[in-house]
Amino acid sequence: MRKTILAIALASLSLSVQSADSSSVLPTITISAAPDTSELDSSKLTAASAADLFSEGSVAFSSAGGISALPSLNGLADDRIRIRVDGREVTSACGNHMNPPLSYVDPQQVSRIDVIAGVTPVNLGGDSIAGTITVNTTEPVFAKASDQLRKEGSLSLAAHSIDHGYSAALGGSVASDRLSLGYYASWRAADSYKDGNGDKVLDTLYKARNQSLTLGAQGEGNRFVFRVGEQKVPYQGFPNQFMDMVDNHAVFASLSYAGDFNWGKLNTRLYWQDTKHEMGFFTPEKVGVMPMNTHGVDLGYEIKADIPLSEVHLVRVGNEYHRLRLDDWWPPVTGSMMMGPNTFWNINNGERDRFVLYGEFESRWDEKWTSVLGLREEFVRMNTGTVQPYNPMVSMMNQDPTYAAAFNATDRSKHDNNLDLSALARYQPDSTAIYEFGFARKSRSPNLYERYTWGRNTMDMMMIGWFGDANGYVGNPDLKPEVANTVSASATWKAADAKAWEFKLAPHFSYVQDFIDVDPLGTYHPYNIATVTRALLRFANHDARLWGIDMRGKMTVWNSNHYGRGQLKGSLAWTRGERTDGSDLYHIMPLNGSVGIEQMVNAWTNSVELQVIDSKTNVDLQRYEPVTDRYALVNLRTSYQMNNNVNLTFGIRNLFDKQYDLPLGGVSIAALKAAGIGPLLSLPGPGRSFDAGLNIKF
Ligand SMILES: [Cu+2]
Repeated sequence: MRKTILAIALASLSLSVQSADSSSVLPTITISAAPDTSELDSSKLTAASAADLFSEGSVAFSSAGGISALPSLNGLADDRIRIRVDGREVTSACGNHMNPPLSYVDPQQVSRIDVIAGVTPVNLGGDSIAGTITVNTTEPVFAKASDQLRKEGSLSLAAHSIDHGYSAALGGSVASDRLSLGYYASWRAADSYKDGNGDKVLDTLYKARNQSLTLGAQGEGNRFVFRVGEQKVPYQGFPNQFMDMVDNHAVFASLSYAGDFNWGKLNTRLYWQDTKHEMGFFTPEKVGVMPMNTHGVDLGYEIKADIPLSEVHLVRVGNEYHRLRLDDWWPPVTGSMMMGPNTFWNINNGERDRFVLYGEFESRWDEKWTSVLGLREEFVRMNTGTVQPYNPMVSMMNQDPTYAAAFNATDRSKHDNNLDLSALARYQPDSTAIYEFGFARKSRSPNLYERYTWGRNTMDMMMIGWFGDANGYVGNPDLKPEVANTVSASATWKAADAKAWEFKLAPHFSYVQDFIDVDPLGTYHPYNIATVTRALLRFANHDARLWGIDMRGKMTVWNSNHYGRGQLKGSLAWTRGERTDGSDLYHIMPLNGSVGIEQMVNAWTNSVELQVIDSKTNVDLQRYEPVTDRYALVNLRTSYQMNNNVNLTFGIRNLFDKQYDLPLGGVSIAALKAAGIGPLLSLPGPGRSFDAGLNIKF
């Protein structure tokens, strides 16, 4: 939701959006609402983080740090979504999920986003129940002929008034027709933003740097892409967490190969990421002392073969492996009885391995009918070593002596066999209508934090949770995988001239067995403020159901020489979720919609957009989820494109400087700490921001 930094799109604007991943040849069945290329190009111009690239309403985001918002698809968030960035699967290496997969993507480098909600073909699914988001960054480009050298570069600069945010990005590539080398770097930083009342929203500042090198090679029917990169986040405030990020350093590498053979297509990939994450305090806007460290290593591979059997049928088989190793430890604080003298071991050598096999049968029966049937088996193996509290004596005073010992005495090795299946059909009677429908059973095993965090002291529990809600959480080794049974459909109608109008409608329903929710253990008062009460909770399985509908459309409303082309766009998303034993599910985005008009005339693109978000009244009382009020925002944007090389953009977000609370923003812990008295309020969204950006290609 938060759009903090205006940035100008980089080199990828000029590149063809071609994916090395075979998703482009996969079934065209996509019960989804991914931004199309033109939407992506225009939203990149105002994006602070990858979160800002998703089309209105298709994916909601829970607030976290400025570049670390957590996505939510049809009411299911974060780890419930399978997220792949250039094919890499990265796990949040933090008890607050401060470094989720999308936080590693610089928005300006994104060339393509695909969102598949609910019913996912099994080759794109796995270890998720909500759906799949795939993000591809800039692909290698090659010269057209062997005697050519293709060189291109770009520079972009952007600034925002609301948080004094800026971003700068530099990219360049050199390529022959066989080899391509590209480099990309970006910097961005912002102060804490102001809300509509002009008050600073404490602890929303951040700074980040990304760089990557891409080497591509191609020959007859073969293509290799090697990527290496790093991200450094020197600081990132988390207004709705007790802790802040004081350092995050990740390095990654991946090698992918795509080949055409006489028997079919082969896609393989090997990837690795090493993440070192430190939490603590860095700003007077939220002070404290408590070092916490995390080290996560993701390693995986993917092998996928598409084998056509006939004109009609195609078999797809795949094998994947994903391995996570995670340490999470809290060094002692000198002189502190509570936080010493030992290191607190939250997760010691956590292991989570997934071994995957799948098969898919795709049939293009005729011009009108396509179907995909798939079966996917994941064997998940998890384990962790023994743990240790800060101080056994203090633990004893807090009736905690047994927790570490009891945890260490149990058999912590867990195995899950997760069987997924999906069946999808697509019917396209003619060029003006597409109907898709499907059923899927999808599973997700608990993450390491859900299964293995063990500390039951209030402070231990306050440190765990990615919900931005000030509640405390503890893991549960007995958790079962959650299994969603989803039916979903979509209907798309469009004019014979597709530019004239298009309308899409997509309802969905899921019944989730053993949904990973919480059971109450007790309550506490954050910072010992007696007027503020929050829950202490343990992860637990409860059945749940979710349902909703997503609608979007666009139509050309005028087309003239004088006024250019005018397009009306709209979207509406509504989701409900409840536990079968009664309560409303947590963090469900209320009814929301948008209406906008975009005018393209000569070199100008002008737009005005109205976003309306209904009040959130269906809340999880067990977690003290706040209700939020209805609000509407108006955004303006104009951009001027000079002969394909220079783009200038100017925008105003939240034109009327409206004060509002973010429905998925959680609570302002930083503000509570600064005030020292209650109440604990919802996190406000940003006020009016004047944004400007410049992109130069050379
Ligand atoms: Cu963290």
